Amino acid sequence: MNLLHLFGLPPAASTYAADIDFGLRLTFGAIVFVFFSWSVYLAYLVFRYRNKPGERAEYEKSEGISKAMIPGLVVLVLEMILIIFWEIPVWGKIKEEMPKMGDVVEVNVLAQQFAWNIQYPGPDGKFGRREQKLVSFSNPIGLDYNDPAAKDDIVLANELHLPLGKTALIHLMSMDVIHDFAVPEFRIKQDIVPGMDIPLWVKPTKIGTFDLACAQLCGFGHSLMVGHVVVQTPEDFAAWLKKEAPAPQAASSANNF
Ligand SMILES: [Cu+2]
Repeated sequence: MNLLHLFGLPPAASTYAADIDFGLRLTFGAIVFVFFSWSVYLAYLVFRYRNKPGERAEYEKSEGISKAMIPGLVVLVLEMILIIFWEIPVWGKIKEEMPKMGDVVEVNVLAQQFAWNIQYPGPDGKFGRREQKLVSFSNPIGLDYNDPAAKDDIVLANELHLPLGKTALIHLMSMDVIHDFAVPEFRIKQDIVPGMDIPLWVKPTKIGTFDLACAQLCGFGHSLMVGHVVVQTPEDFAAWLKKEAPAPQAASSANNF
C-alpha cells in the first residue's frame, strides 16, 4: 500500500510535487522517530530517577554543554541540514527560478470576491490593458477594448486550462482582498496580495481536472470560491484556445458596455 494515501495526499501532478512530498514524508518520519525515542527516554528517566526512600533530589550547576543537551543538539543539527540542503534549494527552485519567457504559457489569474478570473493574452501574446473603472458585470476584469492588445484576449471565470508538460507562468493578482491560489495536486499554495503581481510557475505532469481553491479566508463567500484547473494535451489545449478566442466583432461590441 502506498504510504502517501495514508497521509491523504492527493495525486501529484506537477514537476516539483515529488520534492514537496519527499519533504512531507521526511518531516513526518523524523517527527515519529523523535516522538517515540523521546518517549522511551522519558520513561527510562522517570523510572531511573523515581522517588526512593532515603534519597534526596540533587541539583548541580552545569556549565557549557552537558550530556543532557546532546539529543537536542542532534535534532538541531539535523534540522539545519534539512533546511540548508533540502528546503532552501527546493524553495529556490519553485519560488526564485522563474522560467525564461518564450516557450511558456502565460496567464493572468485575477482573484476577486468570490471568483477566479482567468485572462489569456490570445495569439498576439500580449495582455490587454485593464482599468479599474471599466470593471462591470460583463467586463469583470476591466479590460480596455480600445487597446489593440485586448482585442484577442480570452477572459474566463473559474476555469484555468493548462497544457501538459509545458511550463505555465501564472501572474497572480487580486482585485480586492487577499486570496490564496491553492491547487493541492500541484502542491501549490500561494497568497495573492492586492497591488502585487505575484509570478508562479508550474509544469503539469498529469492530465485531469483539479480543484482550484481559495486558501485564504477572504469573506462571506470564501467557501464558494472554487474553480478548476484543466490539464490537457498540448493539442487539446491549442484547440480549446482557438475555440475560446473572441470573434473580432464580439470584441468591438464589448466596447459599447
Ligand atoms: Cu478568496
